[in-house]
Amino acid sequence: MAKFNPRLYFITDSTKYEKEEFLSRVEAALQGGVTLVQLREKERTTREYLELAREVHALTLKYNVPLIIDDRLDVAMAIDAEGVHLGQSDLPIGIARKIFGLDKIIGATAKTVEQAKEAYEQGADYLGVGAIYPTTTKVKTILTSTDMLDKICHAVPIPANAIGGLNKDNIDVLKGIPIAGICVVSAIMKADDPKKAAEELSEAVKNKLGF
Ligand code: TZP
Ligand code: MG
Repeated sequence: MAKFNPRLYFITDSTKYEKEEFLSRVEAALQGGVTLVQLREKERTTREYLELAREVHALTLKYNVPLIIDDRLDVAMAIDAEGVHLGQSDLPIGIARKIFGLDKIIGATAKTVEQAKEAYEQGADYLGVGAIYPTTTKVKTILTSTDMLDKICHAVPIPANAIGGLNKDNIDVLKGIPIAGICVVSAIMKADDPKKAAEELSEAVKNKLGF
């Protein structure tokens, strides 16, 4: 498996931005210290997804941060991304692992202990668990309690990240839960200053969660 650090996992949303603005926000997030980046595109054609992925990958490579492609193993493979993230309606983890190989990062979404165990057994490297808080990002999801997050963290040996509505001022609820990191979209993507937002989130993770 490729090495990765899920501590401050930035997931993109390009929907409101021109390409140059989007790419400069992604680069600012990298400068601010995000440790993992996921390109998440729901509306683009395959060709558009591929082209944007190539450009984002050029940036993440510059900062030595792994790039995870959401939903699409074909796009991930085409640009030689470091990883792919798969939800419960995407390609099953076991199949993706066979196709993508052992060296790549495969992430899974899990909202129950059963889903977490299944993803782990099929070869997932990390889990995204949430939504912890209601989110303004376009996503089909339901809220996941911090109690469930805690149960999932204890049920599997792979890192689990909290996701959903998280920001520097509300992550205290995660204290004491053995998560490996937080995933954020809006808190960085929509910030006036994405670099500063990433820096402040990183500080908040250290001060409030202790890692
Ligand atoms: N999965 C669960 S919540 C979510 C995803 C992709 C969106 C999180 O976005 P935000 O803006 O950090 O709430
Ligand atoms: Mg998906």
